[in-house]
Amino acid sequence: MSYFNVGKINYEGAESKNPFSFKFYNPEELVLGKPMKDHCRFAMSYWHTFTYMGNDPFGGATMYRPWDVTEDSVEKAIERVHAAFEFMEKMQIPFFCFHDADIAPRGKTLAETNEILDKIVAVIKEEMKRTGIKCLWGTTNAFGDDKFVHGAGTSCNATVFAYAAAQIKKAMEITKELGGENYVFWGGREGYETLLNTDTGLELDNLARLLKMAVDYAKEINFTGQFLIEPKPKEPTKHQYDFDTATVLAFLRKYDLIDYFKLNIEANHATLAQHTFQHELNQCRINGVLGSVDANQGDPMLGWDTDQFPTNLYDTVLAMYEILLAGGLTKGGLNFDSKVRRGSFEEDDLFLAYIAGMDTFAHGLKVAAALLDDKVLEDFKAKRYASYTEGLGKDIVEGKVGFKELEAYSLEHGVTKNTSGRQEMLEAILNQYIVNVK
Ligand code: XUL
Ligand code: CO
Repeated sequence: MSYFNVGKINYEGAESKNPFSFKFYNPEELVLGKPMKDHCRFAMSYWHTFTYMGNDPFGGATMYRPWDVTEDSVEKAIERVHAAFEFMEKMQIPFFCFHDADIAPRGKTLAETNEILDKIVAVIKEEMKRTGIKCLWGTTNAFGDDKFVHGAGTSCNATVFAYAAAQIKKAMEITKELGGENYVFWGGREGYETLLNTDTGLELDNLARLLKMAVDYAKEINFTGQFLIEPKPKEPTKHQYDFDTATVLAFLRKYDLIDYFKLNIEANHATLAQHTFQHELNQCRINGVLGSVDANQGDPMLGWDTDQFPTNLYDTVLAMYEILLAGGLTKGGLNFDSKVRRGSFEEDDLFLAYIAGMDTFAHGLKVAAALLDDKVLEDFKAKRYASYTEGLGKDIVEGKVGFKELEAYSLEHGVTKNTSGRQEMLEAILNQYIVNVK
């Protein structure tokens, strides 16, 4: 049984007019000596691709999928698995990411839910074996159900904390079973609406306790996947605890969790925090915690998490530039945490959207590699900071001087002339590379 009328998507080059082809993503092509597919490690998000039906706050479904014809049931979930693997195979997507709630319907009890999960996981495993497609990461949906109204690990209700822990335990076991290379903690409803009723100190201590339990349990079951925290400043709560990279780093350091976690950076979450995507990746890179990426983009006119497919080339160039400088994605990947627009409701749109996203990142990779190869920004920066490589600057960097020595130096020499930062010139060079690199 086939769920899609589209065939396999192949690379046809930048001049192709075939919408169902890659213009820039050529999986085996070497960039800086490594195949593009290993640089990009593209992943499909199970939820946005296979369970999102176009609903928004003003209206219901617009997407009536051929694998969604029956009511929520185990049979439907199994159909979805087959459709998902057909899609990934045709798109040449080597990884997928999932929440427990995406892959299987909930049972009436925790025990029943876990049994259903095991059934679906067995089908996913078969499909993984058949296709060679792997699991990039798993996670828990501990935010959708009404029991999580006040949060999960940060709920005021200890029994909810316990239930979240039980759900995470099972999701970790499933992720291990599927060979998942990472496990993600996105805050969900870990945040608050008003300080009039919230004990932020206890809530944050509890969140750390929950994560510590996850670390301990991973050791117990020998789960070797990388734990990732995904920062987001708002939505669903007014103030999410994992606001941005800097906030998450401070939390991990305070609670001695820094050795066990890296970050999963989502482009639209960065912009909601009034940062650029590149800024968040850069902060991860310089702190050695770049784990993985949720590839999408927001809309500059809208202040919410629109989760659009990434088509802004400037953003992908600068993101891939940071990723290359960080030494690549290693265990991470580029997971399209992106959904087609409500009006793009045909199955073909799923292919066209993923092609757009994959091509934009592939093109971004090529431009970033060329910039690095030519040392365009590196040479400029080296000159800009040259004063720290000798004399006074070197003494500062090496910790050889203090206030007294620096005062003596300043009294005697004053300051040298500053030079231009040349921002406009660098922006024009960036444009030149974007236009010229094919
Ligand atoms: C929510 C979000 C999630 C996480 C996984 O904004 O990005 O889909 O990526 O829970
Ligand atoms: Co995400």
